[in-house]
Amino acid sequence: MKVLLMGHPNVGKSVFFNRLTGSNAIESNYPGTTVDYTKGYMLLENKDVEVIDVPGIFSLEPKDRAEEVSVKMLEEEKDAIVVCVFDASKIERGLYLALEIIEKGYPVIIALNMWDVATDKNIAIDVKNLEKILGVPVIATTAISGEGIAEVVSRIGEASPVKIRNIIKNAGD
Ligand SMILES: Nc1nc2c(ncn2[C@@H]2O[C@H](COP(=O)(O)OP(=O)(O)OP(=O)(O)O)[C@@H](O)[C@H]2O)c(=O)[nH]1
Ligand SMILES: [Mg+2]
Repeated sequence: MKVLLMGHPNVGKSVFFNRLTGSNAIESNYPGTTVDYTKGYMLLENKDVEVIDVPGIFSLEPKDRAEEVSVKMLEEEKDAIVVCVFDASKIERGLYLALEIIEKGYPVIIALNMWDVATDKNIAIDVKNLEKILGVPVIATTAISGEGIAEVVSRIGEASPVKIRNIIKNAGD
């Protein structure tokens, strides 16, 4: 089992990654490309679990080489748990990608990162309701301060595959 950190460019994935893995990061080059990515390890239930800081992508329909690599990394890790990192101040953008990943059958956990920025902009997000509709754990995080990271770690085990039709049904209720 691996943990993939995925999300749009510039949402704080790498700061998040450093919080999860500490100082054991390994810089790698994706074979046959010029695309670099970072992997490391985090302790989960007393086991060392590999974490990959996947290059930022907007959707699973790749528009360039880096995005192609991100999609390949996801496809190669069929039993991965995906932590979708959002910019909490631009939540609907993150949702599209998260739904694509959920649709592929991956267990997903959502980190609403940049929570400090959203709070400063008076953006109110009903985290518990979002969690209820999506059926996946949703946690407010501020990677630069570390807020919420421990909760993400403690709830990774709750991530499990969800059917899109159930999300649509929950959204209608
Ligand atoms: N205010 C605030 N800034 C953050 C937070 N997380 C990350 N940042 C800042 O946002 C910028 C982007 O962070 P990165 O971790 O490099 O973002 P990324 O998603 O890895 O970006 P790419 O690798 O380019 O896709 C940096 O300046 C971080 O210090 C957060 O929770 N709050
Ligand atoms: Mg990064």
